[in-house]
Amino acid sequence: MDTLLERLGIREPEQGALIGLNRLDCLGSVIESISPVDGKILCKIRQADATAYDRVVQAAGEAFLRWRDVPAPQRGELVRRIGEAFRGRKKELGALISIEMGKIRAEGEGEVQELIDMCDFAVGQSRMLYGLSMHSERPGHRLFEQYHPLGPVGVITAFNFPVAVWAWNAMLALIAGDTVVWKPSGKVPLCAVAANVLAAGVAADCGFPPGLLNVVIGPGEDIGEKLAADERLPLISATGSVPMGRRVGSVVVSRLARPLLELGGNNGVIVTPGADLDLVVRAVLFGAVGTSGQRCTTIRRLIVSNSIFDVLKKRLIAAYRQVKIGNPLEDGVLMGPLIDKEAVETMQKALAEITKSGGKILYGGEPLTGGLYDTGAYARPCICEVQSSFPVVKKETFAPILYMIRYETIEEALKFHNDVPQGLSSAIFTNDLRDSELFLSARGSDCGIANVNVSTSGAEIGGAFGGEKQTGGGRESGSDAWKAYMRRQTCTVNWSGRMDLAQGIEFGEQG
Ligand code: UN1
Repeated sequence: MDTLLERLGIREPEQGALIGLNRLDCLGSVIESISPVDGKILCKIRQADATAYDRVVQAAGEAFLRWRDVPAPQRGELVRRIGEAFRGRKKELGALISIEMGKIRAEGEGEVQELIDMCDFAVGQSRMLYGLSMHSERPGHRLFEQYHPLGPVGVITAFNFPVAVWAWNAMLALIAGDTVVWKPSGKVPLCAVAANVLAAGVAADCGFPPGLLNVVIGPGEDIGEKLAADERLPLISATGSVPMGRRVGSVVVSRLARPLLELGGNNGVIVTPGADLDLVVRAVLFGAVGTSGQRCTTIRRLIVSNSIFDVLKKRLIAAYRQVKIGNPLEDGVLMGPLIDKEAVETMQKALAEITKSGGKILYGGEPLTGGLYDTGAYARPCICEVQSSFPVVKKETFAPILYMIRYETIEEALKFHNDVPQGLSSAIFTNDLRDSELFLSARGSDCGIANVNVSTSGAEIGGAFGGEKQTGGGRESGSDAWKAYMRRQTCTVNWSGRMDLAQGIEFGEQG
């Protein structure tokens, strides 16, 4: 284990402030990175204090002044090399993600693949930072828009995707000409240090300034607040809970900077009478049990036609019984621990609320004990039958609880589906063209992501990722998400030799 940390460039104790590869000696309080797998302390981290924080943002600002002058395709070339470096470390970094966060090996490596895919995407995008050109209403005028680098950007990420969400932001920021100040979750600091050290190492080898990629580790109430309020950071991208996003968003908006928020989901899947239940069972297993129910895209609500409810219920319970829970690094294990004991306690509170409201626990839910399980972070995934109206169903409980809800008509299913405050991901399982088109229509799903016969989780990076309502409205990763990291400039060039005014206004005499 220690050799894995060493190979990934982790030092003991680790520092909570990095300018590229360079550690600053921090004076903040010490936290421990604890593996949820077996409760072992992996490493101590001295968190960033105010001075260290300040030096990091200062360095990011100075590096920006050089980085913005590097042509975008050359910036892309650095990102290409960063992607190559991660390709070479996929297994090791994937293992660290499993050990520090608890997701199974296939998902840990899958997350590194998501990071690599993001690098590849950003490389291509670096040659496609297109602005439009328009036809001017005035003779001899050229009207067009262009995109310029924005500045150093703050990136706040959650524990559940310790490196991929950083990559969504950081790789686009880099090709856009921005530098990055990354505040990872204090629950997975080692993944952040390892990823930053690897990427910043490539930047250093290419002769770029260390302040391109930076890390600050510290509590949200301190470092998160500082980032949100920092006038030097024109964009703050934040992934995490709705209360966190509300706080960060309001502080960022109050200084009229840009928030990019990707907050909670409460993702629903409608299953219609003719759906292929083999597909449904496989999708639900991955979508609701995968990552121990701790993706923002996790399937939380299964809205099922009454006509097939009992059949699907039986099949799901049978499938859940097969789920091997244990050490996420072992072959055959499908579910590791939750992030910590507190997460299991939160799950138990939600289950108590469900039964109090009159819901039924159909399978699982109990905390596990004995051996590895004694960390308190393991629980059996749970299936419940509930009413869509229960208050607990409107909340995102970050745990493997699947709510099954019955519906009679597709209109009722859609009503249930949209009747939650969050709006991230959604899906319908159907073989009925009309139901599928209705789901994708303006009257259908109100989420940022809407799928047909595909789980709500496990999105590819090529599309824009994000959601509506309390999910915060931000879009990250693919499509045109890069635009958030650049400033758009509309330009008019007059080569006519005359001073014509727009809207045909006459103002004084034309010379
Ligand atoms: C998250 O949980 O914050 O679509 C991100 C997915 C992953 C990303 C999830 N590609 O499930």
